[in-house]
Amino acid sequence: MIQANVPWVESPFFEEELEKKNLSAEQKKLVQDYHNDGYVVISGLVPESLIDRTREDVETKAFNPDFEIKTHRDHSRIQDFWMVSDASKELAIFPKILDMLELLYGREPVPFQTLNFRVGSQQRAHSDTIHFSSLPARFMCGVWVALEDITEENGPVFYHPGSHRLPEYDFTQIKETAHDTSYDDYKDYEDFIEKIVQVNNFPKRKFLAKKGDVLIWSSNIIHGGSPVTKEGSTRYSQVTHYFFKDCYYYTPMLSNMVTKELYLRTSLVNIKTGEKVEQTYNGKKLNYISTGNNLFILNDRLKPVPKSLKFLGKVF
Ligand SMILES: O=C(O)CCC(=O)C(=O)O
Ligand SMILES: [Fe+2]
Repeated sequence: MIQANVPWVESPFFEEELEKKNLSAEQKKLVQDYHNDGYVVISGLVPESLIDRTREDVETKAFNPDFEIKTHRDHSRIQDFWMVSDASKELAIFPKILDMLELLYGREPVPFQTLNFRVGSQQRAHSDTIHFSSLPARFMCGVWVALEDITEENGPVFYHPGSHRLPEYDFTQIKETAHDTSYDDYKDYEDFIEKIVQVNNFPKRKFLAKKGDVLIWSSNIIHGGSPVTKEGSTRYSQVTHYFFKDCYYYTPMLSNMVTKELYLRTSLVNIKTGEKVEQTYNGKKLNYISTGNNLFILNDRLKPVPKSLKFLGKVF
C-alpha cells in the first residue's frame, strides 16, 4: 500500500489510514475533525485544579516584576515559563494531552516551548510552520489552554478552518528576493497570508472558550489573536508548541529556503524529559554541514562530505 511521508492525519490517503486503525467512535470523530478542519476543541480534559494552579503561578510570578525570571517576558507574554513553574510544566506534559497528540500524529509528541499570555496577543494571521517546521513536514502542532473564560472582548484566538491544507508558505512563494530575507521582512509574510485568506474565502472562527478548554491546531492552519476590545481585560492562557519524534526541526524564517540552507533548531529541549532533543529523519541520522552561521545544509548524498565543500558552503 502506498503511504505518504506526512502525519497520517494529514495524509492524502487519510481514509485508508483510518480504516487500518482500531479507534473508538469518539476518537474517530476527533481525528476526522482534525483532518478536515485542521483543529479540534476539547473540554474537560484538564482538571480545574491544574488550570487554577497554572493561572495563579502566571499571575503571581510570571508578570510580577519582583519575581526574577531568566526567560524572555514582556507585558503580554512570557516564554518558557515551564522552566520555573511546576504547574506550567505539568500542563505542557499533561498525559491526556500527550495521548491525544500521539493519537493524531502517530508519533511521540515532543513539547519544546511554552508561552503564557496575560493579555491578548493581537497577533496577525500566520501559520506556525514559518517559525517551526519539520523534515518530514508537518510534524508540529500547538495546544492552547484557556486559563480563564475567553470572550469576544479579551482577544480570542481566531483561526481559518481548512487553511491547513494550503502549501506551507515561506518567502520562496512570496518574494523575488527570497534568497535574502530576514525577520525584518516578516510584515510582508503577514500581508501575504492575509491576502491568501481573502482570496480563498476561508471561514473564520474564534476560540470563545470556557476556562479549561483546550484547542489543538495543526502546524499549517492560519491563526492569530483578535483585537482586545475591552480595555484592561486579561486573557490568561498557556500555549505549548510540540514537535514529534524522529524529525529534523528548523525555522524557515531564519533559513535560506532558496538554497535550502536550513536553520536547524539544534538546542531544543524536551520539556518532558529535560533532555536535548535528538534529531533524525524518520529515525535516520543524516550528514549535514555547517556554513558557520548556525545554518546547516542537509547533505546526506555526499558521504563523507568532501573537505573543500565544507568551506564553500553555499555552492550546492
Ligand atoms: O495566543 C494567541 O493569540 C496566538 C498564539 C499563537 O499564534 C501561537 O502560540 O502560535
Ligand atoms: Fe501561532
